[in-house]
Amino acid sequence: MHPAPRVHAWMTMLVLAVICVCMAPLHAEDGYELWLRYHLLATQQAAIYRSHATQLIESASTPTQTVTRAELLRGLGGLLGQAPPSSDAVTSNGAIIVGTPGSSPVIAGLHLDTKSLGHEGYIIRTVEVNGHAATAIVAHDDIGALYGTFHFLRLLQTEQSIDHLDVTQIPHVKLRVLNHWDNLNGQVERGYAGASIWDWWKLPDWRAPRYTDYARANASIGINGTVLNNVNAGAQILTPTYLQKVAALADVFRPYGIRVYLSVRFSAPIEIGHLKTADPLDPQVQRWWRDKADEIYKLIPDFGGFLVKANSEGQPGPQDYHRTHADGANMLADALAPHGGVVMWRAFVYSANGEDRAKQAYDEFKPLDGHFRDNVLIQVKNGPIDFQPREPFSPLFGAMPKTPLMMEFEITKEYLGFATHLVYLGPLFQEVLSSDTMVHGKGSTVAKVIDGSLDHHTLTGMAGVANIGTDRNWSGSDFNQANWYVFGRLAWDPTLSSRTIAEQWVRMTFTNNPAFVKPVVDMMMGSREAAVDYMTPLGLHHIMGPNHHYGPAPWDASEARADWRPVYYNRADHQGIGFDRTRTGSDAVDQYAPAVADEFNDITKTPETLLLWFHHVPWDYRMHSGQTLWYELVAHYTQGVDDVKRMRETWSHMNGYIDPERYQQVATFLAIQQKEAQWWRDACIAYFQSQSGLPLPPGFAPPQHSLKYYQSLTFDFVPGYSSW
Ligand code: GCW
Repeated sequence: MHPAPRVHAWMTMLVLAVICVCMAPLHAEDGYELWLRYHLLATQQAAIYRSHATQLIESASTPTQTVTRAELLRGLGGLLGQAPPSSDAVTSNGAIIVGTPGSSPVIAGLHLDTKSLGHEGYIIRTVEVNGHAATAIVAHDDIGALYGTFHFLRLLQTEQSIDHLDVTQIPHVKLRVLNHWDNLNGQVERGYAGASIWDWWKLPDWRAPRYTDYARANASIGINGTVLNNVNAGAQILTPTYLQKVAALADVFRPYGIRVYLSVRFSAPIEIGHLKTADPLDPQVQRWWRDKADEIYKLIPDFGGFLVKANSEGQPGPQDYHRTHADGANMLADALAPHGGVVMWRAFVYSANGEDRAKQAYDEFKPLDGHFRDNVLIQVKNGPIDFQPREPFSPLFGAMPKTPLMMEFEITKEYLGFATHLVYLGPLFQEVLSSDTMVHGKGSTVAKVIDGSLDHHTLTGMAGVANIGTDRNWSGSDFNQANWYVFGRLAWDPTLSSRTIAEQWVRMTFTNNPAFVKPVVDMMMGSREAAVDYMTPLGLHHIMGPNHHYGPAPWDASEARADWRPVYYNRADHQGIGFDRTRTGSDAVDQYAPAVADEFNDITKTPETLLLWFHHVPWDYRMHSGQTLWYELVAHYTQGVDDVKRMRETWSHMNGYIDPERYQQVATFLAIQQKEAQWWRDACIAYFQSQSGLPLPPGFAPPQHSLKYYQSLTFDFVPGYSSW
């Protein structure tokens, strides 16, 4: 048989394949690159920057220096179309000099005060060397130079002038940590971006390139720690097999200044140590933890420490042995102390003891102030209940002056629309951080508790529950990346403006075109208030569907425990709505400093945004607007839906400014958000109307369906939820 026809067909296929490859967009945007896109800048801008990037003077001998150099080459190469050549000496205008006085004689010759920068700080300054203008990115330690490099690249990405730079940055907070609620089976609790990115099965041998990109992204925003596993922890993570895997991840992250931490199960000495007890005062238990710490540090010399959820939602803890949280935390702290590790002990505790849930963490922890070891931080959720769309700040902030308190924010949107709703959390984080505890008079902000300045702590921290998974775009949607981003930036400096951060993120993630940047930043800034309005306006909270937390269920009373039922929180009845936490109610208000307590106790002084958090209010109560509470409630719900409609409208004008892939997904997700906002509004209005018995105020559309319909909806497979 003659082979010619076959060869011919094969050739044709090859040619077709080549044509297909050539015609496909070189770079389909899928969000994987996050805010580190480094795409070629506009011609004029790139030309200006190229004159500031004529030579690169750095050293690449340590692992951190090597990744710093790689990032610079990648960033400059992408943004400017060419990376500058490396050289040893400044011989022309436009050199970029990166490093530490110890690593570079050129930098040593600049005589900058790097000691005061500490371990992680940096300076970016326009300097003159040998009569030539140069940009120096200088730090005391390598990691500072890496942070400075990311900052410098950000200036280019956001098209800022780099002619006369004089930047000094030192992080305000020491431990800037992501908390992954990742289970070892790959499922992520409250995760809406696919499975866990940790491929435990293939570790420690296969170190997926994604781990390096994860480390790059985190380092670019100053995150320096990661807790790899869920706070609802299994004991297996502490077995030798898993510790090898953890060590492999620690190796990947180390050059980027990121330490690993683990969530530990308090009863691990029983489950994997085969002891009879996990009593923290038992010498054998103490020994077990000490040995375990020694074993970990042999594998991971810079291991960060333990995160613990104890005696909370069914987790074991010291109270199982009639010991206190301090006994438990201190026992672990003693095991870690010789190695420099810390314990991050969570204050998220409550039980069905009949006490207002909002009061319980304070009641439990405040008396323990002063009883914790120096290497213990208490990790406190931002609000007294649980990451609701809006809560007042937790009364623990400011109430434990002798103990370092860490902030815990939830980046993943468990209560704010999962993956699809566009809700930028910057304003939420900022609202909490700028809240005034008043404990030492005016200006005693939560930010000052967290950065240690209020009570003179040097061990400080901020944790964010990660929204990262195996989705190509990491976070389940493009806009959710902004929540990871803003968390890192605020952990570095809690006084930054969430608007500025949003703007930088938009420029890096999408485009610098002002016709896009301005409306999109405005849309982001309003998005959290919109969600509060269509979900839980005026201080309502915890009225979502039970367990899975998807959608509205203010009527729900099905949970076994009263404090898990939405009706417990909204208390809507014929007279009114809201939780009375005043002095004549649960008296949660008196957990705040007197000036704040007096404000929250007085219905006329409580901000209306928190009205129903602190007060049970009659439906006909007159609001600041002169309208009744019932009217305002319906108006807020309606406003929330209208805001989402406007967001869609705004986005529809953005078509063409960015790639079609991301444009289209955002547009579709906004449509989902509108549908679900309408559902929230209608279901809540239908239920509250069934309680108030009042007609809908004129001008407002009635719910699209009956209350019965909303109550009949069930959801079997909801992401992020498995029975725990
Ligand atoms: O918000 C609740 C979540 C749980 C979570 C818990 C916690 C990890 O619904 O899924 O468990 O908080 O923070 O411990």
